[in-house]
Amino acid sequence: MITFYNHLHAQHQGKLEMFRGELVPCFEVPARADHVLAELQRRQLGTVQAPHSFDDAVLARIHSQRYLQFLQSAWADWVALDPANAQRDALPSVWPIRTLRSDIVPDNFAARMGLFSCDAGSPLTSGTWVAARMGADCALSAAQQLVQGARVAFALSRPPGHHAGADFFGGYCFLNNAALAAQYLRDNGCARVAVLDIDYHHGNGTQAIFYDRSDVFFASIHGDPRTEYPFYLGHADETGVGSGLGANLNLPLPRGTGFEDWYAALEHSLAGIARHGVEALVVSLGMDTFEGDPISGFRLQTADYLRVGERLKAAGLPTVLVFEGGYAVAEVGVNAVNVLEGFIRA
Ligand code: SP5
Ligand code: ZN
Repeated sequence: MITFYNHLHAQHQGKLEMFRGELVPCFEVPARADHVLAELQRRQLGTVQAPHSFDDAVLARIHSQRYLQFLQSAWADWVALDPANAQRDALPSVWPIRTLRSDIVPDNFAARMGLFSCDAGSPLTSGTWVAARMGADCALSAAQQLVQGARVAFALSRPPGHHAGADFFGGYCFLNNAALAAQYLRDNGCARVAVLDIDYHHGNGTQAIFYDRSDVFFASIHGDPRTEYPFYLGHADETGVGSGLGANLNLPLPRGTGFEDWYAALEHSLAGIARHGVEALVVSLGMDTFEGDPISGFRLQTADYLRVGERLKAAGLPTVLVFEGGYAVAEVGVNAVNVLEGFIRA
């Protein structure tokens, strides 16, 4: 198995995120990916490589041009407001909610931040663009490995991607790595692909990107959005629209769900994927389903992740695994690599 590792990930290093009226230290930290890399190397599971470089046009298959332009120059625009901004991250504070216009891109930077974001928990930092850009290259490189005949490849990157939409960031995500991988597979010979999202949080960005399409089946197992982030998407009645009707499957579960019930949902989503007749699978591999996760509510244990990997392998599909969330920093490496080991050894 090849792992494509984003060696620029630590360039994205947020300081503070908004939580209950306070700025608190970011949960999404560079050490997360460092732990996964260290554990991969400790167990000697395959090879670790730098990603190939893909053209910006490949990003534009998923993301809007005006969003990509915003993201690329956002840090320079932020520092241009005030040189002292170089020492602080940028967070949005105003949004074009219903009745306000989103069609005009404002000149004001704060207004642009709000236009292209969905929360105040995702600081934009000096290295956000280069880190996210190389993260996309990791996901695309993993998809390319499948096109070239590999059965499995792993994109080890941060920031994560599944909350990012075609034209917004949020939920610690800037470019939707899993969606880019799925689209790359579609553009390179796979007639139908599936994205299976097993991060604790619903993959609202990925769902929205493919909601009206039947060529990319989206299935997600996640904390019930009535109580869990991202709150405004991820309900069971969201089944797709237009030609995408029937190609979206949400399995929200209550806080406190343990492995047995979670695994039944995994079986259910893989059955839906099998019925759809796909040629490849992209897994949004969030490790925040772990019982020790500081911001999540499921109760999976370290050994359970071996079984997750085994079950994913049993789906019998060429598979791209994309690293997403998981904030129990000391355990995230062992847990993620357990999925990989379960997959490889099965
Ligand atoms: C990729 C991913 O997993 N994104 C998750 C984004 C969650 N953002 C909301 C976090 C709310 C933090 N709650 C802090 C609880 C402290 N006890
Ligand atoms: Zn998550």
